[in-house]
Amino acid sequence: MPRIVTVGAAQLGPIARSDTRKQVVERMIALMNDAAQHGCDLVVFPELALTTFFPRWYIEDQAELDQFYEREMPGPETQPLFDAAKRLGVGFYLGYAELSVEDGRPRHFNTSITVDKTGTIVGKYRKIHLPGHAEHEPWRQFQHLEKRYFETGNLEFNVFRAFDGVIGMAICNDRRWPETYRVMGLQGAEMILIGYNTPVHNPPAPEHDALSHFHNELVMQSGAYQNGSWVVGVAKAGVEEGVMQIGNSIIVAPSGEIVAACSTVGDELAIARCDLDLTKSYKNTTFNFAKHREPQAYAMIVERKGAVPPA
Ligand code: CDT
Repeated sequence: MPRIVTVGAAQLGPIARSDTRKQVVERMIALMNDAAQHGCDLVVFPELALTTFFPRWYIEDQAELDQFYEREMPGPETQPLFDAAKRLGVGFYLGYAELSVEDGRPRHFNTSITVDKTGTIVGKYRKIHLPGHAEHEPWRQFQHLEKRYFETGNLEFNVFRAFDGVIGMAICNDRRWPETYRVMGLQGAEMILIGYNTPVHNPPAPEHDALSHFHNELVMQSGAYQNGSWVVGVAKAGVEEGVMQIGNSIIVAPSGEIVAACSTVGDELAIARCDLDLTKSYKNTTFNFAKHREPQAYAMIVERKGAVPPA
């Protein structure tokens, strides 16, 4: 029996600062209904899907900032997503800002969860690669203060069994780092779910702007191929509070080929039937890690050469 997971890349268009959680959750449930009608088992929502991408502002008032974070999951405003999952038999990946109390102090993380078809949380991840900067940089047209507003995730890149396969999660900037995919690939990941918010304009390197779609596809296609895994990358897209964010949500096969893609920068579902057994063709041949990887050689080379600092 082939292990088919029908996946919906549930891209969201812009979310205004004034939009309520209720409004956003209604949009998300509309996408889940559509996904259910198309036979989806799983929908993937973006990073920080419940609010506008607030790291674009320097916010000094902690109470004002904390309004963007969820203190419980599910909470009263997000419970309808879990109810919809159970009612429709459609699981979901959700990115959100998390405020928890751990070690006796408030902790802020950029988090994702995966929920199965019974409405149960089966995986949780906290973003490890936090891009941007920690201090206010007024010269920028907009800020990217993830290093100020979040701690580095402390849950590692784990995989978990769900949807009859081995599933992993990452968040946005993580997708640009080969280590993200490789650490999960080494644990047998068959499908990696990634939500993102990516401005077209990168203030410190505007020469990259015209390449934003190319880079988006490049990293997820190579991550998929080099680890023999499906990769589902989903955007919060369009002009959000004056900042243009890429769409370009894609589902990538273990071959590295894009098999489904969103074509707008609004709320949109791109669907693919993903055969998890296709991963074997790569995991058992070219990327048979047990047979062909040379970790001792890599370690020796790094030890001999050391890390080269940037010029
Ligand atoms: N959200 C997120 O991680 N966005 C980054 C933007 C990088 S520019 C600071 C990304 O890698 O898409």
